[in-house]
Amino acid sequence: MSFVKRFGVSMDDVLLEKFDGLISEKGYKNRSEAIRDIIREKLVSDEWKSEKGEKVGTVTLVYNHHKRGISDSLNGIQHHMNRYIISTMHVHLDEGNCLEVIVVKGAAKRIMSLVDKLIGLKGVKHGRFVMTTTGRDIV
Ligand code: NI
Repeated sequence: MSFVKRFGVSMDDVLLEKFDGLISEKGYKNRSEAIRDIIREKLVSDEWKSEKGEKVGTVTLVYNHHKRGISDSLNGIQHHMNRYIISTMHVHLDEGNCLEVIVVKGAAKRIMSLVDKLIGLKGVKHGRFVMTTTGRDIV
């Protein structure tokens, strides 16, 4: 069980002005929620540096399925690494372009190796990996 605690933060006024500009741009209602999100972001990125525990993330890929061999290669990698893949969503964007979102889960090292294989595949026009959290250790 967790409790809400209040604390004061001292900050240079120029830095605080910049922070306020940033959070209003992002649509935060107050500084507290912005600070909580920044802390969570740091905790998640640190979580990924640890060898321990399961990590969760998403890989987003855009590619042209007419490109020779790419569909087979993508399928091959995903079948081979299926124990690290929870789900894959495929969207046919137009006649040629496909968007794939792959949800991955497992040890950081394995996941990063899978991600590098997917994003580095010849024919992938754009690839982005988002590290997130299982949510177990984040309040
Ligand atoms: Ni498609």
